[in-house]
Amino acid sequence: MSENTLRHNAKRVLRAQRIETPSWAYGNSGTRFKVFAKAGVPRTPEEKIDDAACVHEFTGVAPSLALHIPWDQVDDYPALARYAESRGIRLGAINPNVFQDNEYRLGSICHPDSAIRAKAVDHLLECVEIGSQTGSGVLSVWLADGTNYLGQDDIRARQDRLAEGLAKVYAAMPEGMRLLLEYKFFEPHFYTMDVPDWGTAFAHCLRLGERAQVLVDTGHHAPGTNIEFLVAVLLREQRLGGFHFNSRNYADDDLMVGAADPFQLFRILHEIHGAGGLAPEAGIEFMLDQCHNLEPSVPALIRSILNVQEATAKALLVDRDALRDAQRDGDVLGAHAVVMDAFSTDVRPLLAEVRQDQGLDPDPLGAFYRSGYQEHIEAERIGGGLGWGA
Ligand code: LRH
Ligand code: MN
Ligand code: MN
Repeated sequence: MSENTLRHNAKRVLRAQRIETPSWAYGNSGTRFKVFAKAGVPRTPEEKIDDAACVHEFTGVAPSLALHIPWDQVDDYPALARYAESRGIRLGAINPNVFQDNEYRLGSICHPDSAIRAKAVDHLLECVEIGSQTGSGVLSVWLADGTNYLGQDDIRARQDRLAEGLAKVYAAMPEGMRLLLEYKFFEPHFYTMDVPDWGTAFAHCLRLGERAQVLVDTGHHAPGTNIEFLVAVLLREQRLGGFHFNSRNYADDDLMVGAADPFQLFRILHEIHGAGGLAPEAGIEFMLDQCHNLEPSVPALIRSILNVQEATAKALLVDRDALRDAQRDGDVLGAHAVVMDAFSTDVRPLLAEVRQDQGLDPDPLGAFYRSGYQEHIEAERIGGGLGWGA
């Protein structure tokens, strides 16, 4: 394929790509040792929307904001959706929270006590309702359920409770809503997690139905896991619902996507592109799930989006005709070189062109710094709170 054709197609796909930012990334966050408060963080869901609108204004590809309930609880969700619309964005995935109440010490929908399970299911159903009111097509379910010790609970009984709880939620979802089931191999529990991996999530999604898909949080795997492989398998099964992008060096670090290992991000996007997953109609949700412990959130989220765009652009520049030929001919090194050539390309000029074509500043971070937005929120907002808190 000619370089011009590749570049032309890449630009078309990059113009259509959408990346969702998470409301909790805009607030303060930290570790269990210390939260260093930042200046200018949002005090309300509306101010998180303002920040997300700012990220969208400079990148042009981040027109939605994921909510976490009750961290973003309001009395009037349709009004919040209208507010988002007035700022040029919309409300995205609804993330229920069944991990912060005292009752959830032994789990939520897998809890041994049916009364606690019912409470957790009620909250999930409330989130389905919120999603209907906000026009969100995605319910992102992450369960902190698990056990710490051998014998603490029955693994299979917990799987049964999980299936039963999820089925109730799935049955309540309107036609246009999908349930994305997120997995995590450890934390907060250290012996078993009830949804520890993509295989368990996939098995539950298969039972639930077509609108249940797996959510891959890139920070939720054991070191050395080949994420692009499981992405490829889930894509093939049409059960890859989307991503929570972030970077990890050690555990669930929640650092900026593409910061620790841009090559891994490229490898993942190469598989997505190969399966046609970059087409908007494929419905793969590209969401960020990050915490900015040291750095200011708005420019960090802009940078994260640029990192996803750069990895995407490189994946789009892989000459797939040449790759297919080399693979067919058993040309191992040739095939590898085709992919590595794309990875080694500096795609920043291409992305600058894409932005200019859309009437955006070719340098979103520079434009953000020049805009004075950070100074404005630091002067205006006194007493902003935790991103991970109601
Ligand atoms: C869990 C998780 C999940 C939560 C978010 C705040 O570690 O990735 O997606 O909703 O963090
Ligand atoms: Mn996540
Ligand atoms: Mn996480």
